[in-house]
Amino acid sequence: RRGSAFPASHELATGPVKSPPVTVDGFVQEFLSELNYGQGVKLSQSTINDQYLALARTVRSYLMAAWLETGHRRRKNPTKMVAYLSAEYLLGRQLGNALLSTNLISIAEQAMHECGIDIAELRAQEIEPGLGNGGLGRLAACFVDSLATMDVPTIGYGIRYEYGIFRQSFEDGRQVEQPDPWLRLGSPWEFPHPERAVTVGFGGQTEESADEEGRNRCRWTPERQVRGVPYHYMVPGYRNGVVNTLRLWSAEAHEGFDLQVFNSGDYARATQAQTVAENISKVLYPDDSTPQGKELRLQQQYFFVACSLHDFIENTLPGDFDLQNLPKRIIFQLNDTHPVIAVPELMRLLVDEKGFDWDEAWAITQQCFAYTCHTLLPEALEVWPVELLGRLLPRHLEIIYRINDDFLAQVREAFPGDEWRVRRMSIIAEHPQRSVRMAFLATVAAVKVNGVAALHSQLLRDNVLPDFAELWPEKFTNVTNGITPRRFVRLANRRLSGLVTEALGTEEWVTDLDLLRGLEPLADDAAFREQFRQVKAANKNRLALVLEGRDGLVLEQDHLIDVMVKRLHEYKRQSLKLLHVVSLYEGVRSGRLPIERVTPRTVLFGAKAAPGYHLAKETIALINHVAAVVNEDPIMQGRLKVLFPANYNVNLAEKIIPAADLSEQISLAGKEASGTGNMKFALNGALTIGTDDGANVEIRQLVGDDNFFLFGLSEPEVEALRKEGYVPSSYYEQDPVLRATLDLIGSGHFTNGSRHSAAAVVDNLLHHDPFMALADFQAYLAAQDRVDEAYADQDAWSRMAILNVARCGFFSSDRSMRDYLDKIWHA
Ligand code: H2P
Repeated sequence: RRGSAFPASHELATGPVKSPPVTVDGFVQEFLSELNYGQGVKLSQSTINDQYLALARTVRSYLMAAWLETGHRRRKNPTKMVAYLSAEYLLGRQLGNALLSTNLISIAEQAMHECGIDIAELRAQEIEPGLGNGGLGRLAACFVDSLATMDVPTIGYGIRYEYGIFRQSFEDGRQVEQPDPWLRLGSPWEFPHPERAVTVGFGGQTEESADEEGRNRCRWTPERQVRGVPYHYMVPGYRNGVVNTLRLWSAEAHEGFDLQVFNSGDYARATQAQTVAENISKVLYPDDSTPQGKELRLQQQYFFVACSLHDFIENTLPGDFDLQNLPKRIIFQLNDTHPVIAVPELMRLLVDEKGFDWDEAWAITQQCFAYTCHTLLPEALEVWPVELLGRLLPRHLEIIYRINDDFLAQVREAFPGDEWRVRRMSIIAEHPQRSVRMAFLATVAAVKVNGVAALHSQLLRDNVLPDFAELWPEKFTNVTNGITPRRFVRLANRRLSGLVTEALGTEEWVTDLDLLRGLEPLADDAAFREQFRQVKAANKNRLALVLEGRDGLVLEQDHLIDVMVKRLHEYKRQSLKLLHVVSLYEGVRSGRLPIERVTPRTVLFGAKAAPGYHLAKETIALINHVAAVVNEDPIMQGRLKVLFPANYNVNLAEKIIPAADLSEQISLAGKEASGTGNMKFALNGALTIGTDDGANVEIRQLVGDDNFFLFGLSEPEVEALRKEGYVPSSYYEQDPVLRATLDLIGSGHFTNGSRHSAAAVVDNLLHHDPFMALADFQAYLAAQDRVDEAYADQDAWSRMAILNVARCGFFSSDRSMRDYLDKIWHA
């Protein structure tokens, strides 16, 4: 029963309203009540996990009224909503953010203290939901945070992977992957709704038959079905009484298990269907930059978008809704190509199930989607073999064919006689095997297509989708990425936040990041610079404690902290960073570089490599081997350290970024779509050494050339060099420093005398080097010399760092959301 059948007087519980302000005593009572009656333990018997769960539930209850209220308000006054469709959400820990958004941090701290509990220990108990690989998934998490803070009606849709991104450890320096059972101790942040499960079909056949009006209709009879159970997560806005919903789908067997077979003793066969179904949401694919071509991945994609579309149309819209008006009520934002199968799914729903004519349905569909591209690497653009797609989703393949036919007719009309163009633009590729180009399908269907930084959007138009940009120039737009200042400044860097608030006389900057501009004059204030340095020093100290406890690593707190944290990928060029490290070490060993000229520096790496990405894993091993030798060699007199804590994740990022002096953003120009780590570092007062790539370009424009260490080839130079014929070994031959550096690695010096162990990385650089690390080596070293010089003058350095903070307010994800709203969603 739903709706008005219940007495209005009993709509909400009376009694103390569950919203701050609340007293410490009140909070203690709530907490104890959760512990006693929720967990069923007394304080003295409780484990840390009991306490963590009770605290989480206590905080959560303060968000509940706002959640109910937000939902109620949205239903009463329906407007156009944003549905963010993303296969990944890299959320990070929830407790801290919930405390922040409810303004309960200090109350909770005092309350725990009164109970004799160290709240830090409880926070540490939380396992973060690592439901993403890197930037793409973290971006989705930042976006939903901003949308809640800006009170935009939003639903985030995704997959509740039972296992998130793998846990990384090192054995002999080599990456070992372990599953990530993040749900093992229970997740207090999720609300399962099995009663709202959705059925999703796979396989089977299609057939045509006439409907009552004699029109031909297609019927899809799937071969098997899976249940999608939604789990709801709160997405709290920052102290604004808004809580949006993130709805993640978990796959279950449609019909439990086969009792007859079970009773006959064949347990494996009895539960087979269940296993197959549950596998769909079992584990996140640990790579977002190379298409998997795996059937299970396509199943995941279809599973979550089919559940989401069904959920929106059948459960979120009112029962009598006229789907003709769908575009007035929803925009589905496609986060990369992973959810693009939603396009034919919506067509199927409208045509096959709701009885729309094809053209009507297509007119609706074309207004309901927008597509964000996150890459420039051609190999990362998803394609699905026709054979596979047709087997798994036969009806969808038919629909894609028809969309393509209509589209190509349009191309022929616009460019008569240009069959070569028609072939280039076809959604169906013929070589090397017949397959569906998901980025093309998305582009054809979308109202808008956007890249994620100015340069990326331009290259997307010019190089990746030029034919489409020519046909539909107005479809293409840019929205530069952003990051949430709540998590990545206010929460992660409490000290800097305090200083900024004190300096600006307001905390409004947390939701209006442009206010940071007000810090600019303080860059010239010696006392402020001193305070700024104290913040950095304290953050280094905190990081030292974390690394010591977590990894047994010692951080030299008086060093320049030089950080490169991101997924391990050739184009991001961790190997170039490694060459820099080895060049310093080799320089000192060979006498070329006097030790006193080496700025005391710790190079901190954090990176996971996709398990099947051989070269990336070899690079990790080599970094670890270099670290082991360099860190121990007395010749360096402790002036150069390389640290590589395993299992880099959101939580560690929150500790590392505020402690960094130097941010490494050194991808080959034209390869990194945007980067978002670059923004986090700049906003936490690190200076960037970087190429003219992705959002680095915009960071540099904003902070000014004097406050940014630019180096390397520009994108047009990269293209020119490639055309000319790039020969990496010529750099090796001409540059004695590069030669000595590569020779030292190649000699086996870092790998116990084994040349073989270093060969994969060295040979690749010398003979292939597709991302031109050798071409940029010299310029990179020169830029690092400029870094050393600048760092020697601490006052000047602090001035630059403060200006970075002051001028990077643009990179708030609130601004990104405003851009999406203005340029794309009009919600
Ligand atoms: C990707 C791009 C980044 C971009 C991010 C978000 C796929 O992230 O490569 O350049 O900033 O999406 O748009 P990542 O490499 O971190 O996995």
